[in-house]
Amino acid sequence: MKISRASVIVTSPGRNFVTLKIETDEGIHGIGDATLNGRELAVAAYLAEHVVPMLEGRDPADIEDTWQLLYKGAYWRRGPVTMAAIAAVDMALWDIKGKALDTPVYNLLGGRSRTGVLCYGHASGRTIPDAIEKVQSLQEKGYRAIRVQCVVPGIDNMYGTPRGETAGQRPDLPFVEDGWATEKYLRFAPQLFAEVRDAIGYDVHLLHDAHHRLTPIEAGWLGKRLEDFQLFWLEDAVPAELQESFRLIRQHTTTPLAVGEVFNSLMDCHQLIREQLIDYVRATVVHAGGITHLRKLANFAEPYHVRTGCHGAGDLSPVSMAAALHFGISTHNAAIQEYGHHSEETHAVFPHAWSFSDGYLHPGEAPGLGVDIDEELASRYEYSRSYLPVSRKVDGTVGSW
Ligand code: GCO
Ligand code: MG
Repeated sequence: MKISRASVIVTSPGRNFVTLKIETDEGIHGIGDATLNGRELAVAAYLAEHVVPMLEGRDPADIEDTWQLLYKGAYWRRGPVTMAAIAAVDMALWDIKGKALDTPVYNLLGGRSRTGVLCYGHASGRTIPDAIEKVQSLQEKGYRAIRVQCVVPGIDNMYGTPRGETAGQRPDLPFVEDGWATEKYLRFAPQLFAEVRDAIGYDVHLLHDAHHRLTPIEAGWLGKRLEDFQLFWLEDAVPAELQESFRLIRQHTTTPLAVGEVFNSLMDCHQLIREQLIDYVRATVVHAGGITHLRKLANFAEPYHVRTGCHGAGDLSPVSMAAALHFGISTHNAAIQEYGHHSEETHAVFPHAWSFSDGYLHPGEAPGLGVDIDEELASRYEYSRSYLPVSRKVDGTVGSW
C-alpha cells in the first residue's frame, strides 16, 4: 500500500478545526486532527507546505519510521505547531492501519485495559448555587467526575466561567480581555468546594483548573485548603515551563496535581514524572505527537505512579477524541479523559463511533479510529480567525490566561 494523496481540511462548524486526510492507492483513507486553538493556520501551512510533499509514495504501515522522519528529519524539534502536525499524520496512519487490518486501533495497542474510559465534564457557575446546580445536572446525565469552576466575586470575566455576550470585549481588539486577582480567587476557591461538597457529598469526583495563574507557594496554600474536599486533581496550578516549580507545591499539599495540556513531548515532563512531582499528566494526542508519542510518554510514566488525564476541551476535534479513547481504553495508566462540548454541527461534520454512557466514554468497535470527516458538509463552514482570551491583572499587567 502507498500513500497516494494527503490534504488539509480547515472547517469551522462553530469553531475552527484543522484535519489531515491521508489517502492510499488501495482506496483506504485515514484522518488526523491538527487543531491548535487560536493558531490553526500555522499548523495547516506546516502540513500543506512541508509535510504533505514528504508523505506521498510512502508505505502508510511504517508509522514509527514516519514519526521519526518527521521529528528528526525536520531538525527543528518539538513545539506545538510541529508536534500537532506530526500528531495528525500519526493519527491518520493508525486509522489506516486499523482499517487495513479490519480492527479498531485499540486492538493494535494491546487490546482493552478497562471496560470504559472514565471522563469528566465541566460545571461552570456564575455563582456558587449556579455551580452546584450545574454539577447536579451533570450527575443526572451520568457523570462520575466533574470539573467545577465559578466566577469569583469581583472578577467579572475569567477562565472557565460563563460569559455575557460582550464580556470583556474591547472594540479595538480582536480578542477578549479577562481580569484576574489572585488574592480574591484564593479566598473564594476553598469556599466554593466546601459548599459544593456540602450540597452533593463525596460520591462524585471533583476537579478544578487554576489555569496557570498561581505561584508555587500560592498553589501550596490553595492545595492545602482544598485537601478536605478530596479533589481528584488541582490542574495547572502553575505553568510547568519550570518543572521543578512543582517540588515546592508538593512539599505543602497532598491534593493531587495535574499539569500538561500544553506539553508537546515527554521532554516537557520527564523531571515532573521522574521526581513524582505530579499525579496526572495532561499531554494529549493532538498536541503531543499523536498516539505513537503519547503511548511512549505514558509507558515512561507508569513505573513512577503518574497516570494520564488527557486534555479534551471542545477545541480538540472529535478526531482527537477518537484517538484519545483508543489510547485510553488500552493504556493501563490512563486514568481519566476530559470530555469537552462539541456543537451538533461539529458532530455532523465528524461522524464517529465513540460514545458516552454512564460516566464513561467508549471508542466503539469500528475499524481504525472510527471517525470520519464529511468533506462536503465541512466545506460549508468557512474558517474564521479567532483568538483565545488574554488575561490582565488589576494593575494592567498581562497574566497567564
Ligand atoms: C481545559 C483547558 C482548556 C484550554 C483550551 C485552550 O482544561 O480544558 O484549560 O479550556 O484553555 O483548550 O485551547
Ligand atoms: Mg486546563
